[in-house]
Amino acid sequence: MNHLTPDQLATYRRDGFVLIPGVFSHAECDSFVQHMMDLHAGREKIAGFEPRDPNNWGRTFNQHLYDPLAMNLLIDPRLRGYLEDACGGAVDAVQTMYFWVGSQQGRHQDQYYLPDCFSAWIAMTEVGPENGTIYVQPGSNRGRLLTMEDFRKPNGELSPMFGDHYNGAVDKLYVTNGAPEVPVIASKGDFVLFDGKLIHRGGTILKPGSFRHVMANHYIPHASTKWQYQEWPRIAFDGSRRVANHVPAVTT
Ligand SMILES: O=C(O)CCC(=O)C(=O)O
Repeated sequence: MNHLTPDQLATYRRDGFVLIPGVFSHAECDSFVQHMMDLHAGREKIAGFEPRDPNNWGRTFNQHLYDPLAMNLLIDPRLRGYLEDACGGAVDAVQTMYFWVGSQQGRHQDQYYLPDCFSAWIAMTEVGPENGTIYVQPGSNRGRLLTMEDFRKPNGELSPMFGDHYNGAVDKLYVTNGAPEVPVIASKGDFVLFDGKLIHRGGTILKPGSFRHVMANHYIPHASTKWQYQEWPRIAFDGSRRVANHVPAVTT
């Protein structure tokens, strides 16, 4: 099994992210990108994905639940040891998002949406500022986490999960933290292991029209009891599934 070196683990804990080079081959990445372009254009069809308008490059969400190739990437055995080292135990895979192009998403912390999560952000092409990489604030993983509770209204209701109220609050936290953000520069086949508390955003696409193929996989510790999405499966690296916090695993 692959493992983080002591230096990689120390970097991950200090900065909240670490780049692991060359885990996937160029041929594997090219083949996955082709698959995604073919799905997008309707040359390849799978139940669960509708071919898109040529201008619609919005991310996929939970593609692993309908696409076996995305599932393979989510629980690829080469990722397992790195993820287990990062969280100190067994891991459940919970979410995938595929980006054909940079998301240009506002600042956020993934654990706001998926408590206890951390991620493997896999570069399927060369990724940098030109094609809209992500910008991260090193060390923000050791600072405050904004949660849904921070946005509870005076009448007790929770605010909507998404919106400017949230991204604006993370912008303020970013300023309070006081450290500069840095762009993530990755080569085809690298992946970035990052902490779900790390403040990050999708950068402006400096070369409009450029592609930036990335699969973002999200995980939570197997031992986490914070998973509140009742019908959304937690998937172990052997492919077994369970829902919510029920133990033992239910295989489907
Ligand atoms: O790749 C991106 O542009 C955004 C990724 C992201 O924010 C995430 O995976 O949480």
